[in-house]
Amino acid sequence: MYKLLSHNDLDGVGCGILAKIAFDKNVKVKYNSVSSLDREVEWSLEHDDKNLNLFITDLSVNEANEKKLEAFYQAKGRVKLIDHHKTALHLNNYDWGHIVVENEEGKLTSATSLYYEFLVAEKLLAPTDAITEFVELVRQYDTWEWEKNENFQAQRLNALFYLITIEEFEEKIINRLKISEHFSFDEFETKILDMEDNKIERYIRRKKREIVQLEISGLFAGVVYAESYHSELGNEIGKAYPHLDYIAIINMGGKRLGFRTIHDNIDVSEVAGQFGGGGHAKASGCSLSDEAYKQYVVDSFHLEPLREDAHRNRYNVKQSSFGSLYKDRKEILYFLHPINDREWAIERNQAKMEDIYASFIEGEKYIKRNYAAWLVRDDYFVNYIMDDIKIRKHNN
Ligand SMILES: [Mn+2]
Repeated sequence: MYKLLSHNDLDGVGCGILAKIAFDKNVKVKYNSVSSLDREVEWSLEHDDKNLNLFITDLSVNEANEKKLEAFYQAKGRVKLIDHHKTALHLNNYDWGHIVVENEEGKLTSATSLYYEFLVAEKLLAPTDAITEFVELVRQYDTWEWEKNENFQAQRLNALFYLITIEEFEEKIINRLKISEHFSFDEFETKILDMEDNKIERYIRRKKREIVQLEISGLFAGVVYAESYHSELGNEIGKAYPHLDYIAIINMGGKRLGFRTIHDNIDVSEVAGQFGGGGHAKASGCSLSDEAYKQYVVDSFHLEPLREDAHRNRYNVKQSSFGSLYKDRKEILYFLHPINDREWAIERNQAKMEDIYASFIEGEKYIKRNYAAWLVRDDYFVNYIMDDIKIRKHNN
């Protein structure tokens, strides 16, 4: 008898799907959260039949279970732990540990891709095009490679995973992988995924108008309240407001704080670390402690939301050699323009400001961080230029 203990996300369930195709009725699969795995491993080692063939995927065990698994293995027990997280690399010291973060081609791995390779190498599963395609979608989603590749199939696979129950998802995918030559979504799934895409888009549009900015420990944060779609939100808002170092997403009901950044020079696991949390460089989180509550909720509550840049302009556009015009909530105007082929300067209500910027982006960052100004509409810009000409004529 086989048993698989895996993670309860797409990558973890991908492993469960492969196990069920490989072993059919001879495998028992249990999905766990990060915090419930160790209890489950302990239970299995104490209660399950000693002829058990145990797999653990996409999660790793604590020190106590590490020792118990080694004892189980030394007593001729069969166990394999397959994971792709850096934090589990030390388990490679055991025969039963197989942890690979990046493969020989330099590609990031996922638990599903590693487990697939393992099952195929052990001749426990025959590879097919459909399974290979499915495994690659899971890998691209789990490693976020889909974003760079614009592989929206991978993102949609994950969206589908959260739209239905794990049992329904398993059943659908297993049937498809068994009978189809290639992996694809059916008509009904395509329809609900399209609806879901539209829903997310409307949600993000609304959230973009609620974001406030403030400086916390030397970094500029965009703060927004949201219960769902954190990855999509963090990414879209981050791209809409690139002058912000990161986006902080507050989930009041869950008393959690999520951090996302699109910038390579910012590590949000460090931001979360200041409040006892953790995660990756681009995505992290922590509990809403008293300190985090004060900084992100209390200190930002009185702030007005950021205004979006006008986006249908033909004349007042960014990086223009004629200059770009911004306005803040006090109706003060900022005119950012090149003074030669490498330097940019700002006029604040027609008065020259002292600092010079090495790029348009640097100049805009200054305006947006300090004054929360936005790019104004064309008609406003045209009036400004006309007034400017009149003033200059008058002065001559
Ligand atoms: Mn994973």
